[in-house]
Amino acid sequence: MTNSTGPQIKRRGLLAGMGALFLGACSKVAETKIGSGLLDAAEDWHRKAHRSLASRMALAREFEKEDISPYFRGNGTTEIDTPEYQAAMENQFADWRLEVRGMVDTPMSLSMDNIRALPQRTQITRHDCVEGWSAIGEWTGPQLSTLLEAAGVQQGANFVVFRCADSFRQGPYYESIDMVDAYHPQTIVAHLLNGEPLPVKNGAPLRMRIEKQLGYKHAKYLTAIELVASLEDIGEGQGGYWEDHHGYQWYAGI
Ligand SMILES: Nc1nc2c(c(=O)[nH]1)N[C@H]1C(S)=C(S)[C@@H](COP(=O)(O)O)O[C@H]1N2
Ligand SMILES: [Mo]
Repeated sequence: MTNSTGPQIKRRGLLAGMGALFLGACSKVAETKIGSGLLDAAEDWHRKAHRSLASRMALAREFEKEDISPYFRGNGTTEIDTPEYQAAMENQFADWRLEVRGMVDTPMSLSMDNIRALPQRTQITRHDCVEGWSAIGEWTGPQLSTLLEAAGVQQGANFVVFRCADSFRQGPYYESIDMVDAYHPQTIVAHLLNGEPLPVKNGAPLRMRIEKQLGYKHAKYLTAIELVASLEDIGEGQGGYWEDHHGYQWYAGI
């Protein structure tokens, strides 16, 4: 193998086996003129696909302690007046459960202790709300990928849906993301803000941090994580509260 072909093969290999498939199918065609044109087009497609996947996998900027906003405002639901939530609050959320369900091999119901016992990630990031404000906070919790690996995501699961304890104006709050964001290292189930248990206004006792997405994706008051093949049967079918009721984009990547 020459030096010039080595890196190319390596690059193709990065997209989960697709590179190998492509090389296998096209190595004969590539000997003809038309074939090499096709090969160039495929190479180009592959490079673009890889670049956008790479940018989705890249980390969001992280900040220093001194950058933390003195006050992290609450937005949308900031308190829940159901008897269930009020009772949970009085009990310091000791009996809160987070379900992992849907297309998983092992559905789980996790306690707060279970969640605190998992490997933790702490990140200082900037939250951007479409309403035009931002705040920097330090969030701590297990990576969503850790929960997904423990539950065993089944073949064909394409989305993660987040269920919440609150209803906002038009009804129950829910949101969803795809598997690229689900396995992103900065996608965590946060239980601490700036080293303290989450304030109620910021989603106590558990909320999503999905740092490559806008604020409305970061579901607060988290009760369940649901693996699904399609968003068709979730709410009105657009993938979330804001998408279903207000026409927001489902993909809110930043
Ligand atoms: N359950 C739930 N999650 C939610 C919301 C909500 O109303 N309910 N609002 C969203 C919006 S629009 C934003 S900007 C952030 C606000 O998070 P904060 O209250 O910690 O500032 O939460 C998001 N997650
Ligand atoms: Mo928001």
